[in-house]
Amino acid sequence: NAPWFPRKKSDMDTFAEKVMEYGDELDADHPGFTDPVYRERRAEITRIAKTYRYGQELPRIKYTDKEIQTWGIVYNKLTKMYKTHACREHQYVLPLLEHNCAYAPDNIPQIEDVSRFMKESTGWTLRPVMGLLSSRDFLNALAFRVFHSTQYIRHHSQPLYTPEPDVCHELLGHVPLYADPDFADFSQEIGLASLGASDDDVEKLATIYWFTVEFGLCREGDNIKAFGAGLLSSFGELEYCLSDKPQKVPFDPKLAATQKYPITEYQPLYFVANSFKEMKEQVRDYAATHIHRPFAVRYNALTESVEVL
Ligand code: H2B
Ligand code: FE
Repeated sequence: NAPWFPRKKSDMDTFAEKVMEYGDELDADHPGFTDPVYRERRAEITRIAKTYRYGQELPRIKYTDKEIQTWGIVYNKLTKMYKTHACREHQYVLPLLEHNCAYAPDNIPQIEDVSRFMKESTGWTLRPVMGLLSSRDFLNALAFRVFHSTQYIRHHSQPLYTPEPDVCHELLGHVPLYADPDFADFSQEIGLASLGASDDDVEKLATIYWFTVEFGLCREGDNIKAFGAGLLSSFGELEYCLSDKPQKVPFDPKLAATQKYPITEYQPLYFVANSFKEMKEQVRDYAATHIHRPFAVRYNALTESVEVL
């Protein structure tokens, strides 16, 4: 029997309270662990995500001056580097986000505004989330062109470091790529492949996700650029990934699916895609030949639901 999976967007309401880590507690090595004010603020923002339900307007957060200051430090540092290190799609979209969604060094954009922009660009939308979801839940959402986004920000004591996704990672790393049609389709392919897949196959898809959406590099003529959100939201690793220190190999989903990787250090190995279009076809072929399910799925964009065939 295949594992349960969502058939329509509102089915994802069941994920709201199923977070793995950092849902309401921080680890002892988190920079905000001993700061009661930060912890209370986190609790406030995660409560909002916990009670959000499909169809509601995405909650707006009134960010404090301290939070905006942290965002500003990250924003200024990263946007400077994007000019030389980010892929062309990311560079194309960022000014549009500045213009349409109030991306600025002195403003943390609201996910409601960002989600509306994404919806108009490629049909993707955001959903607030308390913290890390399981790989299965997180990937299943991608099938519906839904990306789960945190709304809290990292602790101000270490503006260039976070051990978990935060609003800087989501809005600067992930969001710009979802305005690109080929990347949008690619990401949904991973999601569709994950619906009702075995735990083993979900693990493989999560690893492909890791080496593309989080830590992917791509070829641009004679150059290599970064498109992974983990890179585009990390000042240090963005510099490192394009240096000659790490190993770089052509993207191949079959190899990426089982490649081991560290999660607390810079990656020793990156996969380099030729284009988002090719990457999408590669993942579609991989899913067709390597993910075994006794049924097929198809996304119906008109009803925003998944049909099981
Ligand atoms: N949950 C959330 N909230 N954000 C993520 O970026 C995320 C996740 N990534 N769960 C997933 C896991 C990723 O590491 C893969 C698919 O396992
Ligand atoms: Fe991420």
